[in-house]
Amino acid sequence: MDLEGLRHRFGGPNVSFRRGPGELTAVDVEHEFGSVSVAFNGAHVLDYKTSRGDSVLWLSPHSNFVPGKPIRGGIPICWPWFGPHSTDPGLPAHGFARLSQWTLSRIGSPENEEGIEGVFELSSSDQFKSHWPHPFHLTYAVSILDGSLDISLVARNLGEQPVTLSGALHTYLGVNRIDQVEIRGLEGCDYLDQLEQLARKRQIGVVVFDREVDRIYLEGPERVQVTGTSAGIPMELLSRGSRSTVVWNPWIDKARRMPDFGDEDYLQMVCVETANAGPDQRRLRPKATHELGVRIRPVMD
Ligand code: TA6
Repeated sequence: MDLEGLRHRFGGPNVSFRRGPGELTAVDVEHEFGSVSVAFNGAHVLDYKTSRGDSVLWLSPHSNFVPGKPIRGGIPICWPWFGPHSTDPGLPAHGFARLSQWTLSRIGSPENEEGIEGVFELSSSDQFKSHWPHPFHLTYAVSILDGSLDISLVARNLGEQPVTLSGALHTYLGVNRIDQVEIRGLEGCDYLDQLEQLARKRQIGVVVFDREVDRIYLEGPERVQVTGTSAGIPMELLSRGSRSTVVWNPWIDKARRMPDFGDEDYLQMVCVETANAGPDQRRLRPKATHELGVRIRPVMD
């Protein structure tokens, strides 16, 4: 649907559509509870501001904004696999959901809470058959609620066979300085170190950063807290449908190797990802659904 069609169908005093950033179409939603921008490419949340106008997410100033290419920052949707494809290195890392053009199906009030939400959809089609021959339907709800952003990815298996999924809501949080950030709640959890061939280790104390960190925490809590955020207040992420949390900061050397990442940008971000990663894959029976969700909000207590 073109901009005119989108404006005609969904436009309103709090909802606007634009061509940009780059060649992408995006929707901006304003509400007393906050604001959010979502690109149709990947149903990619680009920006979320609290009701006070504090920006919560980090978006690379060097990102590609081209249909079919991943956006660096915000909240990429990793689906139907997390990381490299298990057998075919030629397939895109983190699956194809973040590379696909999603359809906006509604903007309105959430069912059970005050706020405003946009619902995006993606269905299996010939373009996916070559690397994912399983009929599926994805529904992605981005909700601005009182004091939080809620993200929900519901996958339905439309095929006759069970299917095994992995994935993540790959949230890039903005931080003031990564070497002053703490992630709390993962103390004592085992994790797989992606920098050491998935060696299994145990987290001692809060997670701090003085080097590249790329870890899949296992069986952690539903709630993790992050201090030192660019929002100026500690934030927490409450996960649903996930028993693994991925924590990543590329640090200096990897940042320099990434063209869509400034050399110093590692200082201003940390990824805390609500995931089905590592052993936390999900097997979906025919017609069954799985929800992977996260609620991002300032720490209240
Ligand atoms: O966040 C975990 C991770 O798998 C890291 O290994 C790093 O590759 C990151 O995702 C970003 O992946 P991308 O494909 O977006 O560059």
